[in-house]
Amino acid sequence: MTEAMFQAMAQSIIDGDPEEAERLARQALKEGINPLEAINQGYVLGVNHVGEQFGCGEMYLPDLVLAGEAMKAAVGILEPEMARLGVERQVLGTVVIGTVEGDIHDIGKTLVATMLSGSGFRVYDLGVNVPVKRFVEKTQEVKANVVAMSALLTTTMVKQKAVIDELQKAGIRSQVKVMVGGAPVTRDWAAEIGADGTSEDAISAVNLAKKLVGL
Ligand code: B1M
Repeated sequence: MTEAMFQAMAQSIIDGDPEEAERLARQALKEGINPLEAINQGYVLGVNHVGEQFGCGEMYLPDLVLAGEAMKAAVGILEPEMARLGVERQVLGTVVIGTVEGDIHDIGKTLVATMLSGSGFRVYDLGVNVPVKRFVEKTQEVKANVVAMSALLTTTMVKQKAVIDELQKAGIRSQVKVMVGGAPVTRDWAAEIGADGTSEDAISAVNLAKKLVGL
């Protein structure tokens, strides 16, 4: 019975169906299923499947966007209950993420944030058009391990470097890892501005973040 529920949870992510994902999360709580198990043995399998299919060209961007929304819907129901029950999810690290100043593209950034959160990172999403100093202040406030910056415009990519420079000025550059991403961002750009890494999509962003925190 529980196995069938886990399968249905994974399927709701593959189908990109937030209503179904949320309904199953509520049903799981009603039936006393551990919320952590629901995430790890149900929904995460769906997200992994979508990531793999996306990687080999069998699923497309809209599938990824919908999978992210469905995952967010399920985690939104389960996380408060986990906190209430005192179920501690292993926190892999703390990430401060945002789209850089001057840039309001948020779909990819939000996908990355959702996937990081669903994978066990504590994520502080600063939103879009985030001023350079705001990244630094939040990093200091929450003692983040990773600063993650998204930029979709060639004109705003330079702000990724500005944030790295500001982290340096604040004397905390050596204490945090910096990852950058977004359509125009390349490995060469990441190396040029002194970031610790870049990734092409939300799934590989999770792998990169894990690597950066030493997992
Ligand atoms: Co804009 N836009 N847009 N736009 N827009 C682009 C980026 C553009 C390439 C379109 C084009 O001309 N072909 C172009 C940029 C050209 C350039 O600089 N080289 C462009 C332009 C010019 C503009 C405006 C200037 C247009 C105008 O007003 N004249 C304007 C700028 C506004 C601003 O930001 N100041 C603008 C506005 C908009 C909308 C508001 C209409 C809308 C955004 C809506 C929203 O985000 N809520 C929009 C859209 C939708 C796009 C396109 C079509 C799609 C972007 C998107 O959401 N992709 C885009 C063309 C394109 O990219 N094909 C385009 C889906 C998303 C899932 O992918 O964001 O790449 P992406 O994220 C991926 C990866 O990049 C990676 O993982 C994600 C998931 O796989 N990733 C990371 C992203 N961040 C990461 C961070 C990481 C790691 C991985 O670590 C930190």
